[in-house]
Amino acid sequence: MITVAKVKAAVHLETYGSERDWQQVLYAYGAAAERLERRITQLAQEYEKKYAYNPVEHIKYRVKSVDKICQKLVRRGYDPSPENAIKHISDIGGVRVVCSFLDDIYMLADNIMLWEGVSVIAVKDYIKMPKPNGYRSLHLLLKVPASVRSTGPRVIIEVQLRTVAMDFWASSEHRIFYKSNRNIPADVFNELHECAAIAEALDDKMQSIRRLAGSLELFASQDNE
Ligand code: 0O2
Repeated sequence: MITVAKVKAAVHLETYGSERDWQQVLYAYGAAAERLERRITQLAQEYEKKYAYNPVEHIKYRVKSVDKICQKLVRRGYDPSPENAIKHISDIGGVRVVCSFLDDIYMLADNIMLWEGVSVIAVKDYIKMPKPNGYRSLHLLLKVPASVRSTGPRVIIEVQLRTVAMDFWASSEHRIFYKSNRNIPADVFNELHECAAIAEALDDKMQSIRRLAGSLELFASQDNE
C-alpha cells in the first residue's frame, strides 16, 4: 500500500499530490500494462497454434513504485507530482517479454506495432545499439487506451523485449550495480561488458542453429514428399 509518508521518506523531500491521485495513476497504468500483457500472450498462443512453437519464454507486467517514479522525476529536475509523472516518465507501466531467439523479438515487435489502438511513440533498439555497459533489449514506447474504452484517455507503456541471455545479464547487472551510486572500477566494468559480449555471442549462435534446424526440417519434409 502506497502512502504519501512512505513516498516522502523515500525521496527525502515534499511530494506533491494526494495518495488518491497517485493510486489513480498507478491503477490506470497497471490496468493498461496488464491488458497489453494479455494481448501479447494471446498473440504468442495464436502463433503456437499455427507453427507449433511459442515465441514467448515468459512475460510479466509491472507498475513502477511511487518512490521510484519520484526519484526519477527528481533526478530529471521535476517536482515529484502525479502530473509530472504522467508527462515525463515513460515507464510507469511496463511489460517485459522474454523470448528464446532474436528473430522472435523482432517478429513480435513488428506485430505489436501494427495493432489497432496502439500508437508507437518510440523504438529504442539497444540490441542493435547496446548501452555502454553492454545492456541489450528492444524497448517499445506505446500509447494505449487507459481503460477498455478505446476512445478514453491514453497512457504510455514501455514494452521491453529480450532473449533469455539478455534477461540474465540485465537482471544480474540490475541486482549488482544498476543505478548504484558507487563508482564501478574500470576492470569490473570491463568484465561486465565481456559478459554482455558472451551473451550476445550465445544469442547469435543459438539463432543460427535454429535457422539451420529449420532448413534441415524443410529438406526432410521435401525428401518425404
Ligand atoms: P527499473 O528499476 O527497471 O524500473 P533512464 O532510466 O533515465 O536512464 P529511460 O529514459 O527511462 O532511461 O529509458 P531507458 O534507458 O530505455 O530505460 C528504461 C528501463 O530499461 C529501465 O528502467 C530499466 O528497466 C531498463 N534499463 C535501461 N538501461 C539499463 C541498464 O543499463 N541495466 C539494466 N539492468 N536495465 C536497464 P529504470 O526506471 O531505469 O529502472
